[in-house]
Amino acid sequence: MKFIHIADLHLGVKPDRDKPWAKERENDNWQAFEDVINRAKEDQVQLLLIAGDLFHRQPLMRELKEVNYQLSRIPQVQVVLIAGNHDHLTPTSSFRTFEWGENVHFLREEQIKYVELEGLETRVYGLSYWHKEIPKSLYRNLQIEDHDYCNILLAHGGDDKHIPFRNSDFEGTEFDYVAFGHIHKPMEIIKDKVVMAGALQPIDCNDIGEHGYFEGEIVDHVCHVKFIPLYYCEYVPLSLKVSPEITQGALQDFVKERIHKTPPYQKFKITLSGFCDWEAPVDAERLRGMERVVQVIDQCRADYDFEKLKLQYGQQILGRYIQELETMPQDEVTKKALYYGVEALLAE
Ligand SMILES: [Mn+2]
Repeated sequence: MKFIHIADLHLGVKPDRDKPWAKERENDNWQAFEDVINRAKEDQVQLLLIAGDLFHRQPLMRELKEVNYQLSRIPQVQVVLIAGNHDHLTPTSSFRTFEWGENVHFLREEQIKYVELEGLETRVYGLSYWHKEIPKSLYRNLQIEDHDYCNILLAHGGDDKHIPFRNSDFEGTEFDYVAFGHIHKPMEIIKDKVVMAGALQPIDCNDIGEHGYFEGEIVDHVCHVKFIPLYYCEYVPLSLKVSPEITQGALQDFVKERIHKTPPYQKFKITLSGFCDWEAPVDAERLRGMERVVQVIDQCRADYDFEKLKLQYGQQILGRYIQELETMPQDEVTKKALYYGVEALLAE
């Protein structure tokens, strides 16, 4: 049986709101979802697993209808889904009562239940979030009813507030496959067996690296999966070490050139470190405004000229502070005290 496993689409999310490409980003997850549907059709997969947080918040009726429409394009594929913490089922949510197409199975109970998929000899176990948080380890020691079936667990969680688990909870698991969602980074927790799909596309710029989905096949209780990346957006960290000699223009040209060499779907998170000229520090704001720069974290330290400052501030507190520290043993502690003290006094 061939299957596709996706999670954390967060449909309805608006990433990079203050950036010129915000509108595009809003569409990325919908586009990626359509790609998955097309791929399911082309590869004739029999099962599509959606491991929670399909929506970023309570879905609107038109969003539910759109998803249902997309799923109706693959009537021969059985689809199983659960609600995660972001789209958890509230008493009034339309998600709870929505009527899905025939090929869609929603495990909407708060307790673990399974759905049996006709013609596939497969049972998919899972539960939906009814609350924003579930701090209990509900996936530990689950019992499988009938081992003759192909048994799959569809799950969502992995941090302290969202059904925590340890990797060891799944060592020797009787499930043929465990399809996880929630943590946005894709990873095989146990190779070919317990898999965190990761967000289909990054949700914000903290979701660095590749994103996509897992495609797999289970034959006689043995599973193999492979990761398929999708390239609508990828956030890439870029560390730059500056020195006092580098000018703003040179730095910007370097960044521009560097970004130019990369594929257009990549957006950059820049971290500045090193020492900059204290009289003309790096203008991080101007870097922030550059094309395809999503974030700039400025960790530059000012390269103070203490002799010059001492003369300039003579009898003022700053000048006296530097003189005072010069009389102390010149060890690391004094150096740090000098640096932080000057930084604080200059900021006043
Ligand atoms: Mn989640």
